[in-house]
Amino acid sequence: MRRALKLAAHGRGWVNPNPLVGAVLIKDGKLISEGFHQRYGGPHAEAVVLEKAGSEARGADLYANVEPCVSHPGKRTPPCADQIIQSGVRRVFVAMRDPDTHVNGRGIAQLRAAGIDVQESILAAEAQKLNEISVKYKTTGKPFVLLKMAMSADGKIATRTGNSKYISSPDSLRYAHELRDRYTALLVGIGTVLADDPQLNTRLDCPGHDPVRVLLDAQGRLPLEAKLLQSKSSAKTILATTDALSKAKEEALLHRGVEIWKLPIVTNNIGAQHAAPLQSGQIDLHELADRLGKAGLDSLLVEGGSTVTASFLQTGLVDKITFVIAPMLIGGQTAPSPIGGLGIEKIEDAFRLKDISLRALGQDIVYEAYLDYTGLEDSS
Ligand code: AOF
Ligand code: ZN
Repeated sequence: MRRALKLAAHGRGWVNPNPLVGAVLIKDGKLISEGFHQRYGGPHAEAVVLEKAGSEARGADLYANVEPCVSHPGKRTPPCADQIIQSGVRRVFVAMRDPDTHVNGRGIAQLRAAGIDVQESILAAEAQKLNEISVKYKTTGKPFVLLKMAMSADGKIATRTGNSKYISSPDSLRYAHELRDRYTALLVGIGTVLADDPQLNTRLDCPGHDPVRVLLDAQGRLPLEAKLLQSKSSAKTILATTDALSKAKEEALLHRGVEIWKLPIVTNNIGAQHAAPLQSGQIDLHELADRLGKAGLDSLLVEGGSTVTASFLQTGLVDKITFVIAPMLIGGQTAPSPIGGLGIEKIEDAFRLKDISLRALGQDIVYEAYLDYTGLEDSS
């Protein structure tokens, strides 16, 4: 199963919104075949290994990190459960059920009904983590949101003049681009575009995929000369804005291929009880998240700036954070930190983090954690 999980991870960035799935076929203690789901719309992991094995599959044991699929509306490839039954596979080991509500247990039930011995929940925690994006998206319809920031050891994301190039090391920059490769959408606020003029595409040594670029720009301030509008990218750009966008700017942006989403603004104070209320006049991020989900975007990487990250936190939309901490000190009362906004008043109201992990990346430290919303009631 460990091997299946490892193989599955090779599909990162290519299979969304499908889960990452790897499979291994074993007979008499020998490896018959192995494979993984390589791209969305392509053959499933189980289909790959059964095809490679041919008649050798009869009597073999199949390991797959996600339960085999069954037929359901909108499916693009033949259901794996049927193929497994036909192949004569003897036993099936799965790490987790398919989070897709169309399947969720039906694959296992179908195999068992056909007399196949199925064992589940093998390396379940690792499997859930590997497919955290798919689990969130398939169960809620909203994208999995990762907040990524690079900061100095004293918690600053830029100097007091706004200079931020580059706080993190080349190793960490590569990590940032790997994240862009894995996530289907990347979001920044207009402040970041005006300050840094980023390209917002994926730049890796091996070919990666560009995330859909989402720009949060309530007032429609995006300059037509912005690099992100000129840079070559296979992915589209979405301007998340409001009726404040001028007609002339809208036409010019449409002409450049930008998709314009006019979203409602927050008119009353929404936000979890424990958080400072969201300010009126900001784009309704719940609406944005719903719309991204409906557009099939299963994951959103939020890269800042600090006003945007504060808004995302306050709306309770953030699932995970990853902070890259660089060995430098910046200082300054007015130099920004990762989360801006008003902030909370009392420590007891702080957002809680769980499942924390820490690792070294060159000279930097990567601090990763999940938001813990247990025990918090939404007051909206
Ligand atoms: C599997 N093995 O390798 C993957 C599965 O549209 P399709 O044909 O790709 O089918 C989508 C369904 O298959 C959906 O339920 C998704 O969660 C699951 N993905 N299932 O047996 C695989 N990628
Ligand atoms: Zn399948």
